[in-house]
Amino acid sequence: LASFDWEDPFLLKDQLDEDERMLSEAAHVFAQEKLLPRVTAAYAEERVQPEIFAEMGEAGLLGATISEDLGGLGANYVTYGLIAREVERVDSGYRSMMSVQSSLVMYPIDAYGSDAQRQKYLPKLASGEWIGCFGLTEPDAGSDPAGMKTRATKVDGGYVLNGSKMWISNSPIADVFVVWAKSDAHDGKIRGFVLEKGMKGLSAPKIEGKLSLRASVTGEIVMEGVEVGEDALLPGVQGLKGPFGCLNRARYGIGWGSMGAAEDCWHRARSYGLDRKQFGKPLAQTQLFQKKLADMQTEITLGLQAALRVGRLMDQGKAAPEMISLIKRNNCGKALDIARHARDMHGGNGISQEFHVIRHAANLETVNTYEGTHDVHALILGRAQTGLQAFF
Ligand code: TGC
Ligand code: FAD
Repeated sequence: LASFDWEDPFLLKDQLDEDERMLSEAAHVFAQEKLLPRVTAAYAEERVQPEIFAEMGEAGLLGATISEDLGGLGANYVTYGLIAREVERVDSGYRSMMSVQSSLVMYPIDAYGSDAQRQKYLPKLASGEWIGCFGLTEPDAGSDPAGMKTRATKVDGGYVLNGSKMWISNSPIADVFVVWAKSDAHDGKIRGFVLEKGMKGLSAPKIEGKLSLRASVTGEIVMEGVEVGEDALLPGVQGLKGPFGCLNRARYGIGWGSMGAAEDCWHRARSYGLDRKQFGKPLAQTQLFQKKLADMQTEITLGLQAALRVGRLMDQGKAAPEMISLIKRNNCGKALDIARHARDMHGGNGISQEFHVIRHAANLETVNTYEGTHDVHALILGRAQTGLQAFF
């Protein structure tokens, strides 16, 4: 009879090759040794630790899919997903820091940038010496980024940017800003620009008072007549498919990452239920507790298997954006549900930072919203199967 591994029911590990297993294990050790010991205080104090970027860079976790000559690992997308899972097992905010840098800043520079832009930015972003952010969302354009107001106006030798971006991960500590704007020189089409800290008219105030994702800093990007040269324009793309090409990668990573957070909640709930006795027996010996554990195990196993499938298709160049919507939406929704149950299964202790589950639950509220809300991904999937768009 084949044996059953309760932690890895479908033997996911056996479906990985040697490099993938090794890099996943290295990310696990890094996250558990370097990130876990600091997360409780960082979260409580809402304190971002920019030095984490350099540590992640040294561990090879930034821009893993970028080629080695530009500072990456030349790894595949399955590996990128495994890294996201291990980092988010500790905290969604740390995964956010990693995935914005990798998928939303390094990817567009690599895919749409000039050689000079690649050489200038990618090695320093890969090492974590420079921190990047990605500005798409605006105060009046969230789910509907086509409604953005930020404008790039053509002037001699370059452009002037005006507008503001809202809810931007990493922006208050960023050195490099990938910003999307409608450009009058390109028929009002959306173009990408790479801005740098210190440019006149550019500021990035922190958004205060977040009760979710507190270990990752979020801010605005304010552009008041920011003058840039021609060399700031990303030459290789125009239209919404520019930012969406980046989002495909980040959303895919969230499909894995959210499962990492869910696994942490599941394992913690199981351990707690084995230790904690009520009515003369461990909580884990009650039917309701076991049903919840079985539901968690089932959803996580299916979610990870789906993420792996989409990762393999990405690596073969066969992943449609709708596949990514499916795993981003389902895995985030399931992870949030699992975190809420794990919180409940810890009783009163579940609200204490010491037990970690309420932090995951609060974080996953953000993860369920950013990179396209749960409902927006439903509309993407609904459109794909009916041919009818229901956004407006
Ligand atoms: P629609 O008409 O559907 O498409 C416009 C153009 O874009 C192309 N496109 C895509 N290309 C590549 N990949 C995708 N996934 C694409 N989706 C669309 C499309 O082919 C078309 O191209 P073209 O050449 O024909 O012009 O656009 P729409 O305006 O109707 O869009 C609707 C909708 C809802 C699908 C879309 O706007 C959407 O996904 N909204 C959600 C917004 C969002 O995800 N924002 C994320 C901001 S970044 C973020 O949250 C980072 S948090 C990261 C962290 O901290 O970890
Ligand atoms: P809205 O679009 O106003 O949506 C509000 C509600 O209405 C949601 O429930 C939504 O599902 C629903 N809704 C919207 N349209 C429809 C419709 N047509 N039909 C039915 N329901 C609809 N953005 C960046 O560009 N870069 C970043 O780095 C970044 N980091 C973030 C970090 C954090 C902590 C957070 C919270 C957000 C971040 N975002 C970032 C922004 C994020 O992508 C947006 O918050 C998200 O896309 C939703 O936009 P919104 O907040 O404007 O909500």
